[in-house]
Amino acid sequence: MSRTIIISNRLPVKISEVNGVFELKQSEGGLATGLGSIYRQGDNMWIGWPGLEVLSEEKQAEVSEKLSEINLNPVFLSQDEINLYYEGFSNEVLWPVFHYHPTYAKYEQSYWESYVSVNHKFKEAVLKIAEPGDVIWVHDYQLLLLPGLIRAEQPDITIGFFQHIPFPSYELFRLIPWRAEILENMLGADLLGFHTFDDARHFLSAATRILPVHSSANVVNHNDRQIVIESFPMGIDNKRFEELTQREEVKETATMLRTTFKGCRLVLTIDRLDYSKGVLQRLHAFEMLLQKNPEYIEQVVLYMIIVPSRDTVPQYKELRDEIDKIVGNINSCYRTLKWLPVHYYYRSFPEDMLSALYYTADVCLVSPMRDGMNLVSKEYVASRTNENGVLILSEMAGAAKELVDAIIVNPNNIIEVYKAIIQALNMPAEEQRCRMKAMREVVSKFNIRHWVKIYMDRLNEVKQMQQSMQAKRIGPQSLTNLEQQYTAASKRMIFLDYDGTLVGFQINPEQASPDEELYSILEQLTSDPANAVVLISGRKHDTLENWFGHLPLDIIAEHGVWQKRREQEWLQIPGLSNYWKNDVQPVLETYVDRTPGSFIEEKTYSLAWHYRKVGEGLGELRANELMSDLRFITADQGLQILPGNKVIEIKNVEVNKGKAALTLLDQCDYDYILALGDDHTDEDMFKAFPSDAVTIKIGSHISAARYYLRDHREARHFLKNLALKKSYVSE
Ligand code: GDG
Repeated sequence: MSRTIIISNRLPVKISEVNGVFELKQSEGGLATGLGSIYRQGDNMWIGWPGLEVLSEEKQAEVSEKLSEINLNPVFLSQDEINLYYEGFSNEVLWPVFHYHPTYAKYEQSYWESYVSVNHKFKEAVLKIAEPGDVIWVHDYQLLLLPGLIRAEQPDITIGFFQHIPFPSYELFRLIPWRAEILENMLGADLLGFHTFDDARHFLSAATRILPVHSSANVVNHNDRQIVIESFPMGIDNKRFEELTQREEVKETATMLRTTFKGCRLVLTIDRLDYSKGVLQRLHAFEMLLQKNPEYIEQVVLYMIIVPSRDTVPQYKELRDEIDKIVGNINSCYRTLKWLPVHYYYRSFPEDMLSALYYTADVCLVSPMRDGMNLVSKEYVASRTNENGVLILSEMAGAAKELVDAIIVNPNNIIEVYKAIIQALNMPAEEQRCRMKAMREVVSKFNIRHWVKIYMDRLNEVKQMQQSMQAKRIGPQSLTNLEQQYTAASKRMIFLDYDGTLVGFQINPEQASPDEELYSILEQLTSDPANAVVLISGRKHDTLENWFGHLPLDIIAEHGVWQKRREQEWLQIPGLSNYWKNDVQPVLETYVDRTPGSFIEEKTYSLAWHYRKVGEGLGELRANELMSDLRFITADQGLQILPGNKVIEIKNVEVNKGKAALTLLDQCDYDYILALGDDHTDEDMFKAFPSDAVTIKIGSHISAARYYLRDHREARHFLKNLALKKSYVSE
């Protein structure tokens, strides 16, 4: 039985030592609840740091024993590791850069080294229990290297990764000195999940620009593995928040709050102390409200909870001092004998109090400068069982993508936030109900269990997709079968790609001309009357005419733009245009200017940028940049960008080897279809053919083809053998 192993920096448990005895209290946080159904089952496990500072070995054993009873498995950290890996690299490099505060980042080598070694420590803990068929789910930015480290030792294991904080744009991510190592290891996962599509998009752009990898839509091809990048907006346990509001203690606290703030509207904010939360800007907006609209004096209260966090780090301490100062200013300027404008608490509260606040507050103001998701906004919505109340939500929070019925604000625009508070305080009951109802539906449907389910289902699908994309190497047994099928057939069609399939890859495309051996193989194949041989290539038709015009072959050139049936004239697909070249050519030229060794090849209906002569690494980097630049131009012009072997080709979407090959197939009934090809463009052909066609990918086992061979030499050998079988057929 395969098992599921969850790994996060922190275990979902609070441990305290009371009179020398360790007491465990399981976390009720959303993630712990959602994953509870997984890690508590059978042999499944959750691995993480128990949150304790340094313990003696004896005490570690005691804690491990207790944790193992509830399927938790601890990784203990030393004080140095806590300082360098956790406070250091995680919170002073990754956190600020990923939250768009790059100036707060401290790129200390010692932080990085500790980050690497702690990720190794987690890997050891995983490998102690993980086996090849298991499913591993790694969580968050403290463990970005873990997927790659596990993959290196368990190549076939299933690994999911989910990042709870934003993934920044390439321009920010590239600032990190160890960016390539980070991405490389993240790509050890099979499925990379983020809260929003923008995060996923940023990851794809960073990965394809920094590493020599290609992506097609949201799939990255790396080391012969396909990795899917997708957004999975995390939900909450909405039922739990609804039920909390029905508890007696919560009802009593809510009544107490209403009595205390009688005649006042309550604006609630709840955050951890962090510069990404926009606390100062929010205070300024509230101050503006009191200053510009004095009619709200004694009418509205800002109830602000800040949960203490990292306040030994200078930036956090400064932020805390600044909050104290501004709150002090507002309160001293505007307070009256019976009213205090800002009720500020720098501590955390029990969940009953939190629930009562969510239930009572007329407005919940959530205005982070950047937030992966932000669960407070969803918890407020889930707690509004009366379907009233107004949510003001920053567009920079992941939640804004789902809670579109909130009043959405740019948290940097203080006037907009101030106006949003006025709008919220004056929103008619019917409008409140209408918006809240819609948001409650979203929060209810996309709850935490749904999130876990769709993530796990997708991870499973990705693994299956990877397996189905694994073409089989042709071994002695399959070779015999294929040859038998060949000899038994009486009407065969054989599609052969040229570069990379029949000839090796050459630095100069002109040098890859056919040699004697190849001519002899083609002559033998074509001399069998049962065979129709089609040369199908991206090359120009005049080149192919020069090389193969004298043979009894059909030729498809330029991926299908041109076709020539045996002993007939060349024909072009009708209705194609190439006006688009005026837009694309100048872009390619800038890349030729910037990339020594690269060149443009112009074909009738396509343009190709070749980088086979460009230094290793630079070519791939530029190719990725070029593809993202071209996306804007090609999207609305019906063009397709084809990354091939050291070439990026741009052509009309109607031009496609698969379509072109099918037009020939449709003209006759064949009982044996064989196709050999090596690159991306040949995949169209493999996919278009019936499932019993013998499709063979050259050079890679990741393909829609059924089989693969290592290189053009093996391909020639295979064809030579087939050609010999002809005498047997014709007899
Ligand atoms: C990361 C990402 C993403 C707050 N004050 C108290 C209290 N809380 C609870 C809330 C809520 C949680 O803390 C905070 O929610 P966040 O969404 O900010 O989550 P984090 O774990 O801090 O952050 C974030 C999240 O991961 C999930 O992927 O949304 O963007 O930064 O659940 O209720 N709980 C109690 N007392 C408090 O005073 N009991």
